[in-house]
Amino acid sequence: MKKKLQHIVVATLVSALLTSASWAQGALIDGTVTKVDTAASKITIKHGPIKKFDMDEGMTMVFAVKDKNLLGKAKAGDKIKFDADNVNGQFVVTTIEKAK
Ligand SMILES: [Cu+2]
Repeated sequence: MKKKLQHIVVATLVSALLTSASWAQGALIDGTVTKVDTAASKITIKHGPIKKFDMDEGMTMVFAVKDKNLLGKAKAGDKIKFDADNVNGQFVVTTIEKAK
């Protein structure tokens, strides 16, 4: 009996973890790449609202990239999901995924 309860607890934890993982993925920001500047290591993205940066409306803005290789993941016109950090007032893209 005790074992069965343990099993249920584990199953609940696993499903909670899976839910938070898909949640984290859902937290990526939707955007469309409008320009990739490899020389300057910048990417211009037209993005939707970004709550954590107090951007309540979508806008087009230039981001730096954490890793130059991220620039190879997208080209102008691509729809992406991305994440960014505010590093001393400069917005830096940390993740880029192609949106389906
Ligand atoms: Cu913005």
